[in-house]
Amino acid sequence: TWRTSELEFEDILYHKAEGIAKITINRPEVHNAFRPITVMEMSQALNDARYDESIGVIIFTGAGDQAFCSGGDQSIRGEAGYQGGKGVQHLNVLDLQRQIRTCPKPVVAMVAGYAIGGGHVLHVVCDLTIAADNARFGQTGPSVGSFDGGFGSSYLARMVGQKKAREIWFLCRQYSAEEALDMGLVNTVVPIQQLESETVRWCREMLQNSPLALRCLKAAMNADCDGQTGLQELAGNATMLFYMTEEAQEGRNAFMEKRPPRFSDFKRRP
Ligand code: 2NE
Repeated sequence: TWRTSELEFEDILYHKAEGIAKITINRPEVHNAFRPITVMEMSQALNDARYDESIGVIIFTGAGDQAFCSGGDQSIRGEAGYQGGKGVQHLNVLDLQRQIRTCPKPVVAMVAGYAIGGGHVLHVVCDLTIAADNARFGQTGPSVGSFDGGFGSSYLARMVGQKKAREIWFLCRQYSAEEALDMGLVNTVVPIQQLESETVRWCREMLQNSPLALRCLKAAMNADCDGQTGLQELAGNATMLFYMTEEAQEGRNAFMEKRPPRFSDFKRRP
């Protein structure tokens, strides 16, 4: 049974239960297109889930069964981005994409209906995608005067291969859930009635496993694609683990006690 978070939001729903946080874009009247405030709220909820020690896995989804997300809200698109409060124009979903990738907990896209445009990229950057049998995937950028040349292109190409990624972007076709499964774009396809229960089953399986192992694996797989940012993330985990050792703590203790450190007490391993 999902508990509604005490945080208040306009464009999203935020729930938690049994180690799982669920962030739902709640704009079904526009197929869950996002505007700047939607993205800001998703970012705030994701941050809350990251820092909540009771949470081990995060689900991203869209309200209703017609759409996961249809990308940026075209009705508020200005000449340099999507119009937020005070007339500021944003492409802040790109920040959210990086936040999903660097979140040390697995993020699962639960997709019913359309995952299109910037909404498609959102599922691409999630660690896993569970698709309902009515899911439809695709990019629209070149047909609506947009493109995502970041994760939306290069990471997509790592996922489905260069030829298929170019097809997806150059032709702007839509693909069924089965086609998405065949090209390695999603992890599984389930009847829509079972979408949430199956997603929760996958989350529970991950919750059985070592959080630190999952965290380091995510960082390691990111490092393969993300250059120095990926290495920083992976190395940050090494630093965290090093801080947990007596050897590293000896350095801190010696500094605080104003004495030379006794690192010779520690083994030099082969
Ligand atoms: C998703 C799709 C293919 C669904 O088609 P259909 O025919 O089933 O539904 P319909 O009638 O198009 O949509 C239902 C309502 O939702 C609105 C529509 O305007 C319509 O509203 P009403 O006519 O009922 O009032 N709606 C749907 N998507 C919307 C959107 N993105 N913004 C505002 N309103 C939207 C079809 O709806 C579709 O193709 N949608 C547009 C997909 C799209 O091009 N998204 C933007 C891509 S660019 C992007 O996201 C981006 C980026 O490339 C880089 C950085 C940041 C963002």
